[in-house]
Amino acid sequence: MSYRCGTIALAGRPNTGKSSLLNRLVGEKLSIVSGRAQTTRHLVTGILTNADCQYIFVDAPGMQSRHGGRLNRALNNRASEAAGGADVVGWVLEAMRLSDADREVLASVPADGKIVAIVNQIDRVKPRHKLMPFLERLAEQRDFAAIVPVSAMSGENCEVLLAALRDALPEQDAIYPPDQLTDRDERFFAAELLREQLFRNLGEELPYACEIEIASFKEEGRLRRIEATIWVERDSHKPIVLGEKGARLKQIGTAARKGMETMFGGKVYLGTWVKVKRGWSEDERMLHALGHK
Ligand SMILES: Nc1nc2c(ncn2[C@@H]2O[C@H](COP(=O)(O)OP(=O)(O)OP(=O)(O)O)[C@@H](O)[C@H]2O)c(=O)[nH]1
Ligand SMILES: [Mg+2]
Repeated sequence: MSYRCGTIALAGRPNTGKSSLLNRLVGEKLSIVSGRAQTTRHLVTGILTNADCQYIFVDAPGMQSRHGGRLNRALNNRASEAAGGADVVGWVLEAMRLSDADREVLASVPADGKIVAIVNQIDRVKPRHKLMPFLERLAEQRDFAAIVPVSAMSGENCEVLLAALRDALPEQDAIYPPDQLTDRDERFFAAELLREQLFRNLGEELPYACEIEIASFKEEGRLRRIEATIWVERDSHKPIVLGEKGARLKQIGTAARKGMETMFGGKVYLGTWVKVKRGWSEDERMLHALGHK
């Protein structure tokens, strides 16, 4: 059997489970997950190397048209770029839900692109046979390479998905060494793991007004010493992130540090500072510095 290898962009509206799916397929937690829309802001590559195929998954931000700011435009552009440059697009949907937002994402994929429709969250469909008419309705939307129902949460049917994706990938040798999991470095993941905790611990719109900058990252023997700045939009955001006597920030920092220690396999010292930069999400220079341009 000939070897296959290629990139698969996971595209979909926010919150369908793209990042959860990437983590499940690669078998490592690389991409951050939360119950909120637009958790993912950066392209995250996750590589799975099997005996007959190397899958290069690219997790992209969920495409949305609800907010029109600069940051959001940057996120949408990033998602479209990922889809445009991939060998296959995995269009990720939530089972039993096909909304205008889902259709818009599909419409943004070029007509000649190969698409696999990935129907996620089937663990929530009861009884299971309810899925059939939904899958039939999907089949009318495009000429898909395959339509595969899965659950990123339970892992159900993910083997079938991998087989379908392999069929859609080009025949070629592996691009990355077999033990490489991602193209991102520890500094990137440190920022992401801290941002994940902001999404999980702060209410309402506040996580969207936050961004992380790793001010310094040093390895001292087996210890990683990391200093992170949490940029917020307004003065009034600062006490909310800090909480009473700094309790909330402490909780956020501790959870993030534990995530880093698991991922990096060693002790981490994490220092966090909250700083105000009015309008960072509209500021070109700041967006550039934070990796959004
Ligand atoms: N029940 C169930 N929940 C899931 C499944 N996959 C993801 N979720 C949940 O759906 C929510 C969103 O998951 P994410 O993986 O962050 O979704 P996303 O598509 O990457 O979202 P954005 O990055 O915001 O576009 C989280 O609360 C997940 O735990 C699944 O298969 N079943
Ligand atoms: Mg995501």
